Amino acid sequence: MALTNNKNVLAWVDEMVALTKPDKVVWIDGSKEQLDALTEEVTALPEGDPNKMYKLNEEKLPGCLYHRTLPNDVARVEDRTFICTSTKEAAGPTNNWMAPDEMKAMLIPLYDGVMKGRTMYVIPYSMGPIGSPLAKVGVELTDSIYVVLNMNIMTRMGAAAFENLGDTSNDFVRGLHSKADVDPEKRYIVHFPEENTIWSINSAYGGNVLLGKKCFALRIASFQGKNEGWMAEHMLILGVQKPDGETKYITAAFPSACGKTNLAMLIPPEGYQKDGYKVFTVGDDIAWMKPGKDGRLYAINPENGFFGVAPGTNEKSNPNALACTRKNTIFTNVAMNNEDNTVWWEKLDKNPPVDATEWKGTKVNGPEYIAEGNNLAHPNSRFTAPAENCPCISPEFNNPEGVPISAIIFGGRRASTTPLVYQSFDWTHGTYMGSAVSSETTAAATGAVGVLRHDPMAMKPFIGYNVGDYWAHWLEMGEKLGDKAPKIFNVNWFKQDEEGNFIWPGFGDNMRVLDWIIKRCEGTVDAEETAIGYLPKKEDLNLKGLEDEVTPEILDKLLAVDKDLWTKEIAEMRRYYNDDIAAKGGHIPAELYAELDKIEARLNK
Ligand code: GTP
Ligand code: SPV
Ligand code: MN
Repeated sequence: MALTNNKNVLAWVDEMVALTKPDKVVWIDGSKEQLDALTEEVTALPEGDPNKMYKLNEEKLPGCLYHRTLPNDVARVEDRTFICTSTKEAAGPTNNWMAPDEMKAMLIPLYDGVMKGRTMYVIPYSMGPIGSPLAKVGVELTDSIYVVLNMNIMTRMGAAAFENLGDTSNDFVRGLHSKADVDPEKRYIVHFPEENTIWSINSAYGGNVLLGKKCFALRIASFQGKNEGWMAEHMLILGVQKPDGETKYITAAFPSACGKTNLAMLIPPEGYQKDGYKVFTVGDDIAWMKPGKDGRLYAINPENGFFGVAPGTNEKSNPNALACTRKNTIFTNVAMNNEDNTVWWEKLDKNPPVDATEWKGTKVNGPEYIAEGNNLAHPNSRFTAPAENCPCISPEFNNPEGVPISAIIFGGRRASTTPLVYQSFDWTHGTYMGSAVSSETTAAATGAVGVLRHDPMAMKPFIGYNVGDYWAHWLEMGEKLGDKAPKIFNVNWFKQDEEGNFIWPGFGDNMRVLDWIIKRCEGTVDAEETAIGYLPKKEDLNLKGLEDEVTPEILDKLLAVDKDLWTKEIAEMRRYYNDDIAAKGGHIPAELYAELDKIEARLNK
């Protein structure tokens, strides 16, 4: 039964039903009975069915499910992701583009009758707390139970999402997904920002199909934010409660698989804990931000769960994330531990199961398989865990107004050049810094891993319009916020020595950098003025307890601003602006070119 009287929702569902021709249409109300029945159905599928999910050990992992996607379908596919604005210029040089009509003409035959013999699930969901002035409604149509069960964790899903839509509003995002035949040659992840519409076909993996996430909350939402005066960013949100009881909120944009979930759930080093510092998680991947009544920038996490990278998550690196996954969690493409019907992934612990099923579904001897150089879990294997499981979830997680942001951090994986932390001189310089983020690629997207690429604001794959206009929007927001704007910083946890070892311990010890950032926001610590920005004075970084790991020589390396490397960096940025952006239709604001000139002049002084 339809869960809304909204005439636009009903007309669109009818139209998509006529196109895809499902045997049955089921509206997802979000009730436990309905979700339990779908869980029974999908776990009862026979072994070998690509849709099959497995129930895990009810004592050790209550309510948890396991799923494997096809080996050709394990990450976002950026080369098959399109932004279909009416002009190519509006999509800009960082996006694949096709005219909307042309794209639809190509896709309609693929969707025609694709759900014959299948059920269409109609998923109403809210991105953001229901009723929040920053929240938005989406509806996803899908033929995948895996998608329904994941959307239930990742969003506020079900009838309540329609509460504030009314009967005539057209302000909802239309998402159409079919796994079709999971044919990689016919896989398309397509956005029509001018129509609030997303079409995804021939994938059944995460970011390609959980349409509330990257497709809506970043690509469509960034376009909406530009027009409506707010920002949708690939950022975690965390709160640091200080010994005096005040909590400072910080957002951070790092590219995929570069440490957002880890930083969002950071556990402070012992010394900080003794002093009374606590860290609270508001979000681990996406922030929607808008100026509040007091003129400051407020952020909500539009999501309701974490779609986190499993490998590397363990009791030491991120105990909070691990705790999130101990119940009501869906695991995708990790390895099965057949000894006790649990899951395993690289670096979970030092004991890979002997009786294991690797992520592609073959039974193997875990230790032997690893010794032969294989991964038991896919490097981009993930957990989908409810935010409410998080031991350090912020008491403000559901606050409809969001939290006020004091600092914005950019960062990426950089083996050299970029110091551990530095601060921009002002918002415009900070916007330049964001535009200059580059990072070594990871397994979160298909393609080569470890290649340095430009990833402005960690948003390269997610900006739903012309990247230059996006930078201009950042500058406009800064102007609007004036002296209430958050301070902007850049960090690099990934600096390496000659042997390729990380020289900064990272993880919980990143608290020491947050500490300096907060003191800079409060104006209680001085800084070293360099050509690239403000750096910490060595004595101002609290390294108590790290004396053996971070020797004075290593600290020198961490805080170095090498003139030759930075001259190269600036030359590369000029090339990037000119050749990759401006020459290809990107509208670079003059203010950003001016920042480039200023850094160059400072370097040559
Ligand atoms: P997405 O979900 O893809 O957006 O990723 P993310 O940015 O949330 O990354 P996540 O926190 O899952 O970390 C990805 C990888 O980076 C993991 O293998 C971590 O172990 C590693 N990592 C995270 N923080 C640090 C750090 O401070 N130092 C080092 N060396 N590695 C880190
Ligand atoms: C990312 O790649 O940045 C992710 C995972 O957070 S996905 O949902 O697949 O985009
Ligand atoms: Mn992400």
